[in-house]
Amino acid sequence: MRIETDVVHGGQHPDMHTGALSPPIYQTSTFAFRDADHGARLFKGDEEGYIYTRISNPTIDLLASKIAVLESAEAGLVSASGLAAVFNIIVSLVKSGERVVSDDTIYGGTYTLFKNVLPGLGIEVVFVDASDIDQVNAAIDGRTKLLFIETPANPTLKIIDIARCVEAMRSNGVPLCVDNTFATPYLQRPIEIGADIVVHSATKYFGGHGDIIGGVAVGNKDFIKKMWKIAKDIGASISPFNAWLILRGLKTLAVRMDRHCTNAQKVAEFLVDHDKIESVYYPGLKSHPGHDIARRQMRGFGGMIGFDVKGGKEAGKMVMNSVKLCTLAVSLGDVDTLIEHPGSMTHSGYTDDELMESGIKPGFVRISIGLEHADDIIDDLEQALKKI
Ligand code: LCS
Repeated sequence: MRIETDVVHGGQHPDMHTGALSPPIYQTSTFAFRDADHGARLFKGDEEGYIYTRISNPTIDLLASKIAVLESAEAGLVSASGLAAVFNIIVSLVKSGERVVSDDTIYGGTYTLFKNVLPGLGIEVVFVDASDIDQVNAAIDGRTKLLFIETPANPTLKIIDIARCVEAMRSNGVPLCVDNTFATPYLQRPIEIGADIVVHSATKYFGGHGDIIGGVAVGNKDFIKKMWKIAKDIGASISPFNAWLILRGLKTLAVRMDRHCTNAQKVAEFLVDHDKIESVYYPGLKSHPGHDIARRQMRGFGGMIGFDVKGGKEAGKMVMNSVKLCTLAVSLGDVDTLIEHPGSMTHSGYTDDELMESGIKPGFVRISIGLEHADDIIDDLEQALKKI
């Protein structure tokens, strides 16, 4: 089926027992065993069934299989947050003494996990600019167990050529994990290009309404099983209700993403022409350095935009403090337009030098374009820019 159909029907069917079309929320911690031997068989893995929601739960499993369908993956595992999903992937693949190679432009929370937490576990992380494949190849050594990229990247919208990374990893057998949060499978399906693992913050476009935190990883069955065995002991499981809200959000993913894309394109074109704007970062603009790659590997350019205002940080602050319709808040992928300053907010774990190396200038402002009328978002930005 086409993805517009899969977001509605993929992995789902009316409830076996009642016919309920909307899936039940199995809001339970535990599941009763028929008898002591049944419980023992479930624990031993000799029989399939539910034991305890941290281990597995029907509502959460349904979400995992739905996202696997959308990403053309064999299986999926849902976690309490996007960051928990990233951590679960890392500890499932990489041990003390081994290495992760990561692009240098990634969500700030992932960056501080890599920079501050993983080294304490004996895992070395080498940051490169993965849009330059020579840098990737130079960083991969015999101890490297994962290449991690985001494309489009948070917050600069840098585009990385997934096919080139796949090709480069083919010779050394290092798995490629793509954080597909900004694109969603509606716009980009890295596994179809050859990536091994895809990870998402489901908090964003999957939920779509800014009311939950969740994460998911998808990949082949063996990897997801291996990850599940570790993840259940780490314990960062999502609540069944949050999983259900993501299931509900996914039903409208296709129509929402279409609107996010057309709105963002209009806002980006408005900003590009504005005399108070120095530069605009949106892969849908021909001037974006990753535009041609994005056209090849994406179906649309997404709802995220970055821009530098002439006058740097103070001017950017003035815009953020002056918006009325847009909300000054982190997160993204909501129905509401959200504006923030990565350097002092989402990416404040980067040092000033690291921000510059990743192309995040002091005045860089990020907007997650929502589902309001594009002209109302533009009018709001226009009145805010007039305050400078
Ligand atoms: N990956 C990407 C690309 C993200 O943007 C985020 C969160 C995560 C992973 C982590 O997901 P979480 O644990 O929050 O579900 N990004 C955020 C942002 O840009 N603003 O606030 C959160």
